[in-house]
Amino acid sequence: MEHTRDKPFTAEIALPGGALSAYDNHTLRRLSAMRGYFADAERYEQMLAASDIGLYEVYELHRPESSGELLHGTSILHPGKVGDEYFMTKGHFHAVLETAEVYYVLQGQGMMVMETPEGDWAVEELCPGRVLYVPPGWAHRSVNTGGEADLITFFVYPGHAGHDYGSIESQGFRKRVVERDGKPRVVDKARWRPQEER
Ligand code: S6P
Ligand code: ZN
Repeated sequence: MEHTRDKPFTAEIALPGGALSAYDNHTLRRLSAMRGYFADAERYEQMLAASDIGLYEVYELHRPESSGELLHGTSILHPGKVGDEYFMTKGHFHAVLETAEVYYVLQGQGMMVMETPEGDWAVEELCPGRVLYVPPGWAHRSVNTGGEADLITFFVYPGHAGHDYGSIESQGFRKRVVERDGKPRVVDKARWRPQEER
């Protein structure tokens, strides 16, 4: 039987916005979807009561979720903080743990917080032009430390990877990125305290 192949295709990434010229899914993650993620729960509730702002957006092209495919798109993380903790993505392991991901930074400043189920952790700075390789087995979360600009990244990962949000949602990452004296600082999750208590 004759095999029907998809045709090659292209897309453009609009900057500074980060939208793909052609996409199938646009996800907007709002503050209300992030309850329990930020350390300062009180400040989180205050902000949410004032407005359910959008924290980040993802534009994706639909591809079959099979291992030969590469899922790709753009992630746009807006600037801001909940208390002293910078806006960030939820973060996840891939459901098929042993699958990697590549991020290319198009705009903005940030950090990628990563960790493994075995207890290793890593934080890499994200700046325009930088390529970050997230090896198989590492949970990953992007953080916008830029202050005013969106953090825009282009990502590519295997079609069969899937997402596992559960363990990060319940336990968080070992490290958080907070503002101290106007600068980003990586702190232990356990050591975090609201400003007033320090
Ligand atoms: C998917 C890839 C990104 C994130 C996006 C939002 O594997 O890592 O597209 O989905 O940055 O983050 P999250 O953690 O809410 O999916
Ligand atoms: Zn991922």
